[in-house]
Amino acid sequence: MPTAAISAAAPATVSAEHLRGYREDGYVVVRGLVHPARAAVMRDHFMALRAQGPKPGDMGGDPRNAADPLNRYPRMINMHQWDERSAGWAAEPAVVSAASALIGQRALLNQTMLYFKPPGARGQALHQDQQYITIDPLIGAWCALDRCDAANGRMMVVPGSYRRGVLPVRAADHGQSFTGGGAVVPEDLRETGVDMEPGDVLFFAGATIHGSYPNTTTDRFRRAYICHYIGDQATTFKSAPGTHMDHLAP
Ligand SMILES: O=C(O)CCC(=O)C(=O)O
Repeated sequence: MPTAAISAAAPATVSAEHLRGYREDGYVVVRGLVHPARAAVMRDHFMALRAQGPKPGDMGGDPRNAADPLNRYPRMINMHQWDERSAGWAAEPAVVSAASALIGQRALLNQTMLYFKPPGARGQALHQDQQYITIDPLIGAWCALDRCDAANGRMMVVPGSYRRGVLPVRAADHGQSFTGGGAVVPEDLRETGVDMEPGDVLFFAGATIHGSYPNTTTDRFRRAYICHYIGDQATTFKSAPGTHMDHLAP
């Protein structure tokens, strides 16, 4: 059963308090790690890319529902493979060094994603990234490009869930989630919302349960630039039956 490796050493971009929080809860927010002006540049850049039309790997719209806001604003993935600025931001020293310190290994980029989450968009059911990516250690670095709160579908996390290993998957409610699967959340654990400002970065372990609810506002996006990193000594693992999203019935 994989568990995230967590370092005890304190580097420049994360404090001993951040390390303690990550070790305890499996997630931590580093406030202002990316300058808010940079976050605004990133937001405008990705809006311009989105306006260019479809990109490889776009995901999230519902072709049967013309009113689905994600038809116009699907999630982008692996932009670093075709967009130089995305690649540069994924290599941002402050973020990479924080990720490295938190996992206790040199962080190597695994994937990039951009969630636009426009007004009225569905969220993503609570899940563990290791229910998709069977590599350990794995860490998400979720950089807010807008103010995120309960109304526009901030990130939700389940403190301590990473200690339970990779959990069983279940079908998700498609009315609430643009993805089809979620994690079975242990009954004794509770989810909590994370309010963030542009430039704040939420780091979470590969087995930390996280996700988000719909954006219920009529006028506020909730955009985020997300990098997933693996350790330079990471290993792949075989999912136990029923714990990978591919194990769900189609
Ligand atoms: O932004 C969200 O709502 C979900 C993001 C997520 O699941 C992830 O970054 O792994």
